[in-house]
Amino acid sequence: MFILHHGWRSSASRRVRLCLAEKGLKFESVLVDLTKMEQHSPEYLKLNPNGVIPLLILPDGRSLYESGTICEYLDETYPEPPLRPDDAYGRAEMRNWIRYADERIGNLIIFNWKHSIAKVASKWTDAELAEAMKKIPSKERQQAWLRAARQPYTAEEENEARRKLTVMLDKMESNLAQHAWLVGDRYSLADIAVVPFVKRMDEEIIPDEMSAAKHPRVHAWWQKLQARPAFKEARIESFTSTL
Ligand SMILES: N[C@@H](CCC(=O)N[C@@H](CS)C(=O)NCC(=O)O)C(=O)O
Repeated sequence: MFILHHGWRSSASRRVRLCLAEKGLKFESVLVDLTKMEQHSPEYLKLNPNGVIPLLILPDGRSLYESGTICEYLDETYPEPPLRPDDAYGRAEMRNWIRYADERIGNLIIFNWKHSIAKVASKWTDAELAEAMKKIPSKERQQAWLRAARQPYTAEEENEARRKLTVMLDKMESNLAQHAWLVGDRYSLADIAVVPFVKRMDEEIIPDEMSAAKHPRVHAWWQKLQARPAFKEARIESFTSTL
């Protein structure tokens, strides 16, 4: 049995749950409460030194972190149904989408922090904040927590993020003009990589841009994607619901 350390609302965790659901793989759920900084506990850091979720413990006891890597591992190990193109070029394109989502899109989802983490972190005293900072393993994550605690994102930063996220939708729209899915005619890990971000764009960040009038092919892709049984199984639900 797989053991997944995750969060219901975490984008990276959502990717892994989607992949597991597509493969029909069950898992034992271990919820990690980010607001209590459980991801920075010494026990957790031993398994994932990056101090983030998700973390997947394999049936043989070995563990894996990084959602894109976990999904590729699952797809190689449990090849049915395949979630990658048959040809090497297609797989290279798929990896570029995953990389684009990881490096250029994930950090634009600054809208998530205010719903939970900022509510907790903004109440910390300076001493508590300093203590928390010591436990966070990377400079980039320390900066994100510092922003959540003391410097909420400005309207200008939010608008700039919206602009860049719209560029991603434009990029998707042009791919979908040629193929049924982001890479070729098979649903793949490229689609899965962007699902959690598209979900947030649709429900809160740029819902207008998700309309059939603005991005018709993305709109149709999103309808088709949400109708997949795995989408429901993976519980990609409203961010502000009480999960
Ligand atoms: N590149 C990582 C990103 C993981 C990540 O950023 N996880 C977030 C939740 S989506 C997290 O654990 N944040 C907690 C923190 O920064 O302390 C992956 O894809 O697994």
